[in-house]
Amino acid sequence: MIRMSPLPVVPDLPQPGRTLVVGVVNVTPDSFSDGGEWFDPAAAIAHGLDLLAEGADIIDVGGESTRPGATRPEVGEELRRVLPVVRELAAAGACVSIDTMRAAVAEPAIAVGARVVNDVSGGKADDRMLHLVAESGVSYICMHWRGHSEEMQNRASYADVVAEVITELRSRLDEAARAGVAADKVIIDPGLGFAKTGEHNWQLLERLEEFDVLGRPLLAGVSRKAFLGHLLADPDGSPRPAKERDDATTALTTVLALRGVWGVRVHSVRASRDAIAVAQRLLERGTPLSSHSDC
Ligand code: PMM
Repeated sequence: MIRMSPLPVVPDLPQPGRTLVVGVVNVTPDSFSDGGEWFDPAAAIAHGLDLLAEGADIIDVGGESTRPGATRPEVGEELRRVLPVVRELAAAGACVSIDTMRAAVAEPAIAVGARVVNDVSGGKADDRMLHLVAESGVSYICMHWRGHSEEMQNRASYADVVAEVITELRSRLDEAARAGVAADKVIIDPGLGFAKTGEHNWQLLERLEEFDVLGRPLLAGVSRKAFLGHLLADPDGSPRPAKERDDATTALTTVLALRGVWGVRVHSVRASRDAIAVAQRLLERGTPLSSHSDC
């Protein structure tokens, strides 16, 4: 389905007139696709600058792996990982988001320049988070979440995944409003892979338009996720390794851009920017993508 209406915008964030690219910088030893690669702050900063040069609109810096079964770092350790990276990238002019569930991490990150809080728990992991976001006036990515990594896959049970994710996100948006978060600062995210099976992820992607009922811009994080590894599995059933899922990620970016999502959170920024350029070119001319028997 091709987008018909203008893209939604979030005040104070980049507004390039196309789907935004959020580039991932995981300052972790154990993230599923790039754990350890950018664990050293200097390497993480250099990687963030590279992603910026490749055209990332926002750089998302995280210090806690959320892969299924991961153990949580102490707050002090999470801060040690992310703060120098946020500070340097913000000083270099990047729009930085801090990927954390903890207000005690988000607050100092905002103080050193983060303009977005990317909270994969949608405010459920830390009671203070929504109040902090309200007081500081930063933008907020509110993801659908049902529990921490060690327990989330036990909670991947839905009668209708799309309807239930929408209902649960709506209640988080209500909670954010009660805490004083301005509605126009909130971006929603269906939380692909978080308390979701591969089949749930595909259903969410097929029916993303239903999230329009929440009236907020939508960010999708599909990059290198396990459901792509299973789709591209070898004949013997072994999933495609995470680093070899970027082409499939880019294919999905094209589809998502054609459908008008606000943003994609990806590891490979250049590829997604290229995919969005293609989608944008088709959208600007209103090219109908329906097939013709004579071409
Ligand atoms: N996925 C991961 C981490 N943070 N944040 C948002 N908003 N949406 C996501 O889908 C999301 C996220 C896990 O992926 P990673 O380990 O590659 O960062």
